[in-house]
Amino acid sequence: MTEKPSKFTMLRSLLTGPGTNFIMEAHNGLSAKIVEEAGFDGIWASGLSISAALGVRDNNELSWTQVLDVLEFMSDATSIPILVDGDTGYGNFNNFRRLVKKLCQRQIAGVCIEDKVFPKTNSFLGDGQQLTEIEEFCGKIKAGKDNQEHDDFSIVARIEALIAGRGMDEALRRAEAYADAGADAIVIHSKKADPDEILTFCRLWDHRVPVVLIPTKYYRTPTDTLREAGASLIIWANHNLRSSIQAMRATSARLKQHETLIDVESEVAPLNDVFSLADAGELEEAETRYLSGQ
Ligand code: SPV
Ligand code: MG
Repeated sequence: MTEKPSKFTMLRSLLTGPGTNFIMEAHNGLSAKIVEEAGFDGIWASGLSISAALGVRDNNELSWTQVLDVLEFMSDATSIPILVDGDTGYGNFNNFRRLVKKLCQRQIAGVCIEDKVFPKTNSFLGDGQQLTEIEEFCGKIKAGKDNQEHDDFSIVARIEALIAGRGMDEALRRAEAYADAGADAIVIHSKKADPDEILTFCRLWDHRVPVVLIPTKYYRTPTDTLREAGASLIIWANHNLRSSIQAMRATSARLKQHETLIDVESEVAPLNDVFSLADAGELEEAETRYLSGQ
């Protein structure tokens, strides 16, 4: 019997495998299950979404161990790999290498870190994004790689030079340096609706390590264009959170207004869906095995 590859190896294959792969945002155990149920091969544990789902801002208001606790629920609930948004690594190289060890111990397949300073601000907010020095960030990547407890754990280095308005040369310089430092892939991020700067980067970069794209703002760009540009992995970064906000608002508003469930019942997931997502059947079956002596 061939053994199932580890979650680490599964994520590495998504990054390095042929063609373009896709991972989908989740922010808790339930949304992670829904991503797997939809057929995705991997999960993006979005910092923005995990923060928002807990009612806080995407400014490192959650501690890294609180994020780890959420990740544990997500990982336990699913069999596909998780790439976690590790923000800036929650400090310097020392904080990051400890994070990497803990992620490996909890079977989280990879982490993406961005070259900004702690505490970070979401890339789509404000104009004053401050980048960390290249050398400092390279040290962080090296420290992470030196401390990973599984060979196929992935560190994805996210370049914020275009977000910070520092230009294409700076973005390319950083991509080279991060690949040299041992990053397994890079993210080139953009907040523009027009994909030009992303496509230019993809043309100029030698793709020595895989490129990951997050087309949240340039969502009108056909996926085939990103494929042809050489994207190895595309992240749908926050769309489960955003769809849940819309659905919850609609249901709450309807109930507040009409004070009856009559119109709502057919608009929400059946209760049985909730039980089956939580695998209630497994417990019933276990009870016949383990409580039968009672
Ligand atoms: C996230 O999902 O938290 C991200 C992606 O970092 S973005 O919001 O596009 O910066
Ligand atoms: Mg984030």
